[in-house]
Amino acid sequence: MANFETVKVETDVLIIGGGMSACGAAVEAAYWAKKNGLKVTMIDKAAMDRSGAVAMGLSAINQYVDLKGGKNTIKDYVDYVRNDLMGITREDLVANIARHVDSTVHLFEKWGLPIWKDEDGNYVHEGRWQVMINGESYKVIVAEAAKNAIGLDNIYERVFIVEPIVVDGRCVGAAGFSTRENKFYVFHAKAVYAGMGGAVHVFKPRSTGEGLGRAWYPPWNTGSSLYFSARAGAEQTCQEVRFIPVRFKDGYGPVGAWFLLFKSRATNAMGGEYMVERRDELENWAPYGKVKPIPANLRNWLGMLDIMEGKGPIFMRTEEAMQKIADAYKDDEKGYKKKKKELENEAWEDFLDMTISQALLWAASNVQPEERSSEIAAAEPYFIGSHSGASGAWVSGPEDIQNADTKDEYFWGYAQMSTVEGLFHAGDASGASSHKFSSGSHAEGRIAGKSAVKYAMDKGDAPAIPDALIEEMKTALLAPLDLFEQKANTTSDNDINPEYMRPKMFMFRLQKIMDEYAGGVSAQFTTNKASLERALELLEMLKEDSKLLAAEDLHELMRVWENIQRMWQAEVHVRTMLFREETRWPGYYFRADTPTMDETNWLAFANAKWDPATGEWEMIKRPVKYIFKD
Ligand code: SFD
Ligand code: AMP
Repeated sequence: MANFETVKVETDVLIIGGGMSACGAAVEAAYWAKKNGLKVTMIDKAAMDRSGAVAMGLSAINQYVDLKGGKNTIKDYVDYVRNDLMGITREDLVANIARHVDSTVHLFEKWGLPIWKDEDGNYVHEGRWQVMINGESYKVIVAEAAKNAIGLDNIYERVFIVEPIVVDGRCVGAAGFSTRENKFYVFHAKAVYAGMGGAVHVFKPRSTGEGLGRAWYPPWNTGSSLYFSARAGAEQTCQEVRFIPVRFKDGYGPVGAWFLLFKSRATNAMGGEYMVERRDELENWAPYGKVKPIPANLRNWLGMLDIMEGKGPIFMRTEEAMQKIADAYKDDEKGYKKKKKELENEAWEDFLDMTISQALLWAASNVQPEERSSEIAAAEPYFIGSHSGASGAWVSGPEDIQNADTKDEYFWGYAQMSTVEGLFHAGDASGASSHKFSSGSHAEGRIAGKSAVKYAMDKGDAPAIPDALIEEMKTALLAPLDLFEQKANTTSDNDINPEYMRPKMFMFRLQKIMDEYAGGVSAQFTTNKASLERALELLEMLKEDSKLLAAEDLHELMRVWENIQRMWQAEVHVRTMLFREETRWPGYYFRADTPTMDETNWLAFANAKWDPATGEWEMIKRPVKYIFKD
């Protein structure tokens, strides 16, 4: 540790993360900061051009409301999100994003993102809210705009942030380390934005052994947002609302384009269509079972029922869907051939734009989508507040969207500020505002960036960070390196040593606990009170043992902290599932001891708050109050 330099960086607005929401925050904060002579600084654990969930690119922009087009209103979008989340949503947050998201999409296009157009020059829609893009370079384009806005000198790439710094109840910075050089970093700021994505590999993945690491959600988002926010003392919400996407099996290719654009069916081993055969089951989840589109978790649930009855595998009927579209051109031989070629291109491009490995898997296993169907399956659970899950921090909404009923509950001074002064979140890091996706996350980041600048202007200088605190954090963050240095080479194999544990083994232990007791794939996404309590007990022991985590080098030091963050994500998830005594999202998790939905007692937010002073979690029930609902 002696050879670790401490680098202190002074700034006004600190943006942590370099993903979609952080890039939005950077663009907007830079604009307002320039006007007011403030400095904006940005940190990413990776290289912004290819960091976060959009690293590989995307094939669609999933939130475009098209308010100017006049077909949709803000209320329409809020209705869609509320229904999809079975009634549990912060309408103020969703509406705020919905009213700004179109301008974000137009900015993307201005910056060079190719959006598909029809003959009349209109965007080609995948579904009502989704537009198709040639998105292989999506992230590069969005990152470039953020870089241009704040300047390369103000960007720290390959710096991994771990701890929040809170002084006198205000978040005034962050601590972390370089993943390439022996440097410990302390950032000091007037306002802090933290958007480090969601979390994956908290649960045992379906891909193990030679496929380990392959997941739908990007492996480099490890719960840093939750850890940072919770450790600052910020209240969390919807941490039980994990997301389980149905994906093309093993390659995790997206299904949206197949269901919406190609209008494909999914059928089981017997040829039955669970969305048709199991329609009656939706009655049990009314009123949400009756809305259109059917909520994502209920679509999952119907398929899961087939699997539990031994009717799997489930197949996406690609060959049938492509043939059906081509059939419309049957009378014109040339047109028919052209259409077939076009459809093949689109099918492959959908994967090549965002999940290249699925295209490789197709190629490797001789799949031609126009000839044979492909297996789809429910993936392991992820934490992604920006998609169809909802986990994240409890943040203030905007003032002007509140009604008399919601104002005191959902607004506390600065849009997107957490319950900790000076700490802002958006994207996967903010909760109860699902279906923002890439575009909405960027838009929400812009809202947060502007708000953080306002906070910095209003509050002025942040209290200083005591030197003793800096030393304490440095010692704690680098301790795994010291442990390895002291204890390695005392056994014949450095992986096996009773004095320490390597992060990979620690991760396996965490994943096994979550898989078996907290409703992972092996437990068919089912859990109950006794299982959750057992999970907590085992997590407590894991936490004790986390002090024995050792790191051989900087890369492994990052792995140590990533897994500690995952462990925190796991704990808050288990606690919140335990707190909510009902089953509301059966296709995400099913509590077998409380198997039905309880609208009387649980049409409410399940929130959780960790107290930095006592180290205890407090569970809080907060009311769901609507603004737009009829
Ligand atoms: O089809 C640290 N998403 C999709 N959105 C769309 O609009 N269209 C799609 O086609 C999408 N598809 C999709 C999507 C997500 C994924 C995983 C797949 C496919 C496979 C959703 C969006 O991608 C998502 O909503 C946004 O990216 C969320 O933005 P944000 O900012 O919350 O997260 P991020 O972009 O992953 O960025 C996180 C950043 O944090 C950094 N980071 N930095 C410093 N210190 C640490 N400790 C850090 N930990 C993380 C990361 O490097 C990154 O820069 S489809 O399937 O729906
Ligand atoms: P996905 O590829 O599953 O991430 O989906 C992309 C977009 O399409 C998201 O906005 C989903 O909510 C939506 N979507 C996917 N499948 C369906 C479906 N069967 N019905 C309605 N919307 C869907």
